[in-house]
Amino acid sequence: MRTQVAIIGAGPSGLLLSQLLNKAGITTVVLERQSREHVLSRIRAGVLEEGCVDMLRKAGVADRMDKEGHPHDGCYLSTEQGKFRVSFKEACGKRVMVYGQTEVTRDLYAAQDALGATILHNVEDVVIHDANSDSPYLTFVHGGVAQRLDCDFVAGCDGFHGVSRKTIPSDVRKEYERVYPFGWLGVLSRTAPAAEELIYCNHPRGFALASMRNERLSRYYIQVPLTDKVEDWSDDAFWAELKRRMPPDVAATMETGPSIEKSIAPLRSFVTEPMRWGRLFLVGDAAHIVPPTGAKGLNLAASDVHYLFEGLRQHYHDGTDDGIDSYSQKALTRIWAAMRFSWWMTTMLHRFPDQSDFDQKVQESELHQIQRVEAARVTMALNYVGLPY
Ligand code: FAS
Ligand code: PHB
Repeated sequence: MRTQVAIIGAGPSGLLLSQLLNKAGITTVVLERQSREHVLSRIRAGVLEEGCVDMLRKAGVADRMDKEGHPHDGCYLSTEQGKFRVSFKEACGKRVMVYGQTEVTRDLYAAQDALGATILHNVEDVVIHDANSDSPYLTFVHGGVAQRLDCDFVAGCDGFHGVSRKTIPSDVRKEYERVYPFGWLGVLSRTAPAAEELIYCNHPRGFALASMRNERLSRYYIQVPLTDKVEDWSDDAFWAELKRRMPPDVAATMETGPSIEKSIAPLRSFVTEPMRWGRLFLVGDAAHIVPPTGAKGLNLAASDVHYLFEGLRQHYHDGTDDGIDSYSQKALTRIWAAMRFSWWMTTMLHRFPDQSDFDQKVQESELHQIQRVEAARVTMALNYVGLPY
């Protein structure tokens, strides 16, 4: 088997890159470890930056998002002293789109099917060979049969636990990491959202977030210790704790109901450099992880895809390699800006185990500065809606 760009992973990174390349007449084969049903069962991100929305429109997969998505012009920040709104529109004239990653993935699959794209599921034992040469290839097992895929380039879109990052020799890679001493317990429920926009809560008991997917589907998170297990949290216990951390007026009117999904995700900041080794390029979570506090994970995957797609398009259409040669540096510049913002939002909004009352007061003061100082509010808004590509 041969293709121009071999893509490992059928998450948002892999499917979006494949869609853009196929629309530009560049052939791909996508190798995915899980089944399509498993990929589509994941509940992940919910907020899309304008840059990500533009990418989806360029890829021709935005019709349902434009119909069913919810543009948001702002969000709320809350402390025990009350909540206040940050207007992205007033601060920087931009907005975000609230539309679940699961739906983005569903739309990408439908578009790839329409193009007749080659996506192999339930693939095992993917190995990348000769990445640092002009003729890389992959071996893998599919349907119990050992196979080989020759290609010009390999896009490692296989997430944090994939094979791509580890293919880059450890003496070539430099990794940066911060692991946070808490996780997020997330709940999805068929209930009306607690408010018309997202509410990020700093509370002495811990962080909480009220988000949504549509008028009858709400997404909530509370900070929990790393030692907690999902089975430790009944629905009643979750709703009671969420209400303790939400603004009282919101808690008083919040609709509760059975959880249709409940999971705990650990929080970490992680970057690997460089994002290229020979003809292997790392994309999305394969190269970086952010704590979801800044809603950047999926959005960084989209900007990585933008830089890599432009580079590959130039290689095949214009015969120049400036784009692929500058991919890692361009992507990392934007990644580190989002890494900092996600770290800042996480540090400002969460209760750390060793935190003192003084630390809590400093956090509250930082939040109130966003409320009172326009420059602080503009900086927060510019980062939240997404810095330019
Ligand atoms: P993904 O991890 O989505 O996709 C990688 C794909 O590669 C997977 O389908 C996997 O099965 C496949 N794969 C892995 N190894 C393979 C192998 N060896 N061979 C073949 N295929 C292989 N981001 C936000 O912005 N907001 C959030 O609230 C948020 N919540 C999250 C909650 C959880 C539990 C997790 C894990 C992530 C969350 N994220 C969130 C981040 C998430 O949305 C990612 O940024 C996004 O999925 C990145 O997309 P990909 O880079 O495509 O990686
Ligand atoms: C979500 O809706 O899942 C969501 C929204 C904003 C975040 C994190 C998660 O910062």
